[in-house]
Amino acid sequence: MARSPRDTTPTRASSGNGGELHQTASAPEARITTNHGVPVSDNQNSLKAGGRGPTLLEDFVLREKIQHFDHERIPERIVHARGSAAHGFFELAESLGEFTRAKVLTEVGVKTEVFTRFSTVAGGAGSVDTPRDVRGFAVKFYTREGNWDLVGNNIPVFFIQDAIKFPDLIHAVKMEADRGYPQAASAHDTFWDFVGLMPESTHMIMWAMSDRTIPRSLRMIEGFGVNTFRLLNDKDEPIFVKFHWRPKLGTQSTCWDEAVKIAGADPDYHRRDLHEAIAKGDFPEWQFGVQLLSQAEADALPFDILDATKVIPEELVPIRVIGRMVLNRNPDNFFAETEQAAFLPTNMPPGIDVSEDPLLQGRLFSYQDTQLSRLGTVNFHQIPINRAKGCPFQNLQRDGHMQTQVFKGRANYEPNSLSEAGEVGGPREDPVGGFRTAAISVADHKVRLRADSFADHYSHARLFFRSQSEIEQAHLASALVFELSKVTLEHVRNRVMANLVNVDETLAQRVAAGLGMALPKASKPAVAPADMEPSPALRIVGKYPETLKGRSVGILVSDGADGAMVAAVRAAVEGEGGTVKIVAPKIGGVTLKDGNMLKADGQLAGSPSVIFDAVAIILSEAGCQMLMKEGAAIDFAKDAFGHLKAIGHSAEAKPLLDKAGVQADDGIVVLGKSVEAFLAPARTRQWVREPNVRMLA
Ligand code: HDD
Repeated sequence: MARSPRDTTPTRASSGNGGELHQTASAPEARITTNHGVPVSDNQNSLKAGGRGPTLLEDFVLREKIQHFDHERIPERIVHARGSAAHGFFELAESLGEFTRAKVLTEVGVKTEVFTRFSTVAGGAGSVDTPRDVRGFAVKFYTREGNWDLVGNNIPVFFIQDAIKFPDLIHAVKMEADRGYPQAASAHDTFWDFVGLMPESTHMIMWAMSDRTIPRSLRMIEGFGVNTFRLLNDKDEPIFVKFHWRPKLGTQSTCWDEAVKIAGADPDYHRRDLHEAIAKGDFPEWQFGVQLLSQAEADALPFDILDATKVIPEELVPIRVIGRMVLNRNPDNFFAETEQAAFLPTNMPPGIDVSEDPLLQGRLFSYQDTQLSRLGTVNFHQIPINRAKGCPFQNLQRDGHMQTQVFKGRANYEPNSLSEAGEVGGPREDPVGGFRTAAISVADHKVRLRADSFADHYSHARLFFRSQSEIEQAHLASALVFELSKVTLEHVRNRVMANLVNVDETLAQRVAAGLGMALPKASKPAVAPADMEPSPALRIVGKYPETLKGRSVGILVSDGADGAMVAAVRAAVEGEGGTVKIVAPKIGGVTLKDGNMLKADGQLAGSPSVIFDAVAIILSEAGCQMLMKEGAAIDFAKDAFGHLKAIGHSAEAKPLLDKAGVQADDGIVVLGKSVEAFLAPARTRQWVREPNVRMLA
């Protein structure tokens, strides 16, 4: 019912579409209330002095709603701000009972709930998913003995050796302080300035410039605890441990040009991929493994395992796979869960302990502390996502902002004898089942220095580079050329290059040639690099399983396309666990040769081939003629070819492929009666094509 602008009678509940009055009362469970439970009669209009008059300060409904909205955002994480997460479980297959008393690592077959958050490091919360960057891999295990947070990355080493350099590292990599750019990118002066001056970062730089930092999917990244930890058994005997996650789908990456284009095509590429896979029941899974080594074994290694810039090659200390993690439930609410999740390396159940790694030691302070500014209260552990779920949590800490627990009785101190008077006395320490620290001897002088055993900055960088396949070496060299070409300060570039010579002279030469600069003399290393036995386990190309499982195939169709061919591709891909998306010039779809309609999942301009792992281009002759005038169709084929993807096509689509510069190779398949020949190349990337499509360093 329309109201006169001058009508000042109070409004009853009115719908949003035109102010129609309905005067039936809502059930209490269905009605909007204020935050304090007062039912709201009108959620469309603020309280005014007359229909056209000023809004009244008295309107507490309006004020409360706007005020809450004004404060909806909390400070984003200073690092790892951009993240995506999922719920799932960890299941132990082999007990480590000999080495630890942590139930989560000894109770075979028990499923422990987990919440896992993946992230980029440098970009803000609203940045894109596919920059060249390390990925965070943080797992919260809700164990029966308290939460265990394994806060790792997809790379097993780190940029710095001592936590005191962390703020400098992060300041250097984030957008530059005066200009506020670049966002989510390491290709700029300040980052490489820091790197050049901190040779200890060189090993991590090798990993960061490898394809691991442009992952295809969060379901296809490895995870590492990075720091060395300890396990303690029933007798409190310690053993060193490194933690590993290995994706069931293998470690897979994009091409750099592809990652850049995905950033425009779908900034949420990884978040969407994770969410959609879980929603359709295609649950991502990782093996969980440990490397265990005694003090004597650690002492025998030619490097210090307390130095987080060093990797323990699997060939030296094998990874023992002892369990798996499956992520099988999307969060219900991004803010409440993914954003408010607080991971703390200090969260460890009895039987797991830290080492003296000086990077880890600093982390033990930082994470608890940062939650106070991010989540605003010492009671952040009471937020549902952070709450210990596998067991009760109780102590005598009280009050504080946002306290949600209502404690009863007087026992907020200990020792107390209140139970002797029949009152509740509260919880007590448990010397047997409680957390105990490894009784490590640490008597020494107080000093600020770096141990000599941390001084070798190049042997592991060299090991990494020399262990890579030819393709991966070329990608790494090209990534360095790209990054350093964005450095505007010549002396910065020179210093990095001088360090690179110590890693491998051929690598440095390739990068220098790619930059068009003379190769500087090697910088003077603190310790001359030593050659280690190459570790093929550090490669990723050629190691992932060739399967359509987890992969997505885009089929570009036109009016008049052969529906039987589309159906055959779909059946074959879906039959092997892959996903098919139909792409058409119009979102309404196309009319197939047999007159049937085929709905599109995506419109061509918004669904470029970069978002698929392989493509089929099934066009009619007329459809092909039409699409040869469409830049997006030409790019569809051109990019799929350039990004080393399989292209299956109808014979009629050939002119489009020719126009896009697609040349015949094993990955270009004419789809006939059978689509079989398309499947093998669609299961992987056509690495052999790469030299034909781009110049690598
Ligand atoms: Fe860190 C967040 C991983 C060193 C200080 N870190 C954070 C996250 C991950 C890592 C995955 C995101 C957790 C989430 O999803 O909420 N950080 C690492 C790894 C490191 C590392 C693998 C090296 C072994 N970090 C490191 C150091 C410091 C920090 C040396 C400080 C001394 N990290 C933080 C932080 C963050 C964080 C500032 C930001 C948000 C948060 O903690 O909760 O405290």
